[in-house]
Amino acid sequence: MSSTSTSQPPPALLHAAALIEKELEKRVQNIDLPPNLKDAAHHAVLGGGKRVRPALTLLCCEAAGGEANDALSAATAVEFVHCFSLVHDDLPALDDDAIRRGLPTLHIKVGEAMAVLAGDLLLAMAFEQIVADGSPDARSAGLTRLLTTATIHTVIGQVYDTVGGFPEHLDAEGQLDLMHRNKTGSLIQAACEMGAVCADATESDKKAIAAFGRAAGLMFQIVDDLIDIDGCPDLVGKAVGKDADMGKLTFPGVVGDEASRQAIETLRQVAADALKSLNSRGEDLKTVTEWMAQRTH
Ligand code: GRG
Repeated sequence: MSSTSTSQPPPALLHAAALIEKELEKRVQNIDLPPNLKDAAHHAVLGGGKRVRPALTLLCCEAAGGEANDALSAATAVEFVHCFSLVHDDLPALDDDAIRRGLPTLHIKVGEAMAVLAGDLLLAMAFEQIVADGSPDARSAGLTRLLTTATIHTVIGQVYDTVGGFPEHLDAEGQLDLMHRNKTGSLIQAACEMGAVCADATESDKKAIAAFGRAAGLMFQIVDDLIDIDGCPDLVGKAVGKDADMGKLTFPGVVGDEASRQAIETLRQVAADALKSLNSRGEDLKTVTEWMAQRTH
């Protein structure tokens, strides 16, 4: 990957992201909050972002036979959880980052206390979104279960990343796989599975989409590890090179750049294979996966 190469997201992703953007704006605009908290939520949610996870929710819903609108609320909930995780991840006690999405991180802009509280708010807004959208109870329960489990796994992954505590029998590669699948993979997989739930997908489509999301989720983080090595900070919208500086466990750090690229290619193929049973319904997801595998920011 070269820091000068660019990779434009495919139209299907851009279209889904535009739908999400509007919905996020509406949600943040319409919630009744003190102005300072609303400004903080606005900065955390609406300050850029590729919207990959919620776009996957919409595209997986469509791939399973539903319509994007059926999954808009669930997708928004996924992005709220993601934005919350970024706000807390950037805090001094965790990754201590000053720039995110090309803007000051929330605690730099509004102070640590407000950043912690705005993060808490976004997590509650995510679940409120699912319960309040008027879906049948069984669907809401399924979505809540998926998003709760993914949130727990994200926290577990972040604990491994920040504090440690890996099972003793794991070597470095095992630790890496466990950490990445939890920290990043779990929310991406859940985003995909939630799309299938919103489409009332068949069991076979649900299984295919879960397998797709599992491979795409791990792949996303390995690509992220490589971007941290040779990404361009202006494009990435945050500092790069921090993983190595902080002695973080990363794919390139443990297995090297070449093996990391090979792992990305293997996972891209696993994801593509998982989509085969969806036939032409999986085409947009396949294109998005190809972009995810070679993105530079
Ligand atoms: C309760 C969900 C939750 C989290 C608390 C702080 C924390 C525990 C977890 C941090 C998880 C984290 C930030 C993982 C990194 C994942 C990642 C690759 C983020 C960047 O995602 P992009 O590239 O970012 O999709 P944009 O800005 O485009 O949305």
